[in-house]
Amino acid sequence: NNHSSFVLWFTGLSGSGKSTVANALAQVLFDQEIRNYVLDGDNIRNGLNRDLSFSDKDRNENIRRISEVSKLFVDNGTVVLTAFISPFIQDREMAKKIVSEEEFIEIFVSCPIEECEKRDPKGLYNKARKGEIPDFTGIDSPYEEPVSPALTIHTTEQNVSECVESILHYLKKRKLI
Ligand code: GGZ
Repeated sequence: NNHSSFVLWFTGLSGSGKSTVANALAQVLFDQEIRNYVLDGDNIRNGLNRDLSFSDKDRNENIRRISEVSKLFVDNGTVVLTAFISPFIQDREMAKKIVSEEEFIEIFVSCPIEECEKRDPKGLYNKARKGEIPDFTGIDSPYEEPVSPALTIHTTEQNVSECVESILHYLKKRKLI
């Protein structure tokens, strides 16, 4: 398979569907023998970044380290799918610079906060509303929507496979896969 690698940078609220869509897409890429790797809270915040909190400063450091790791994967020829809230425009700009502009593809996982709160798969919004989790994104910490993402997916209007299809369509159109 002859393709150059790149980073698919998913951004969106907790519960918007970033990891779900990223993992579903990863399976399709794998089936097409496109080497890839998903970075998300499970393998990063529990490991490399276990020392980081959710303060603005630590979120910045979280994104910086993830970007540096992503760059290493890209150097290795691996397509990277990152699934982090990455709520700040400035931090995503930093990520783009670290990875390199040409290899950075921002995907906005758009989902109204009301829907994320309704889904609340881990009960975190409920806890945040009760004041048990400070600085929770969308509650008492901001989420800055991307101004011009490469692609926006709407997880209330499209199911998981439709989201995957629209990303695949975009990548094919750009001749990235
Ligand atoms: C936001 C938090 C918080 C706070 C814990 N704010 O639904 P989840 O559980 O699995 O996704 C959220 C995850 C966010 O980590 P990220 O590394 O993606 O965030 S950032 O990019 O802003 O650094 C949520 C959980 O961690 N979580 N506390 N206060 N999400």
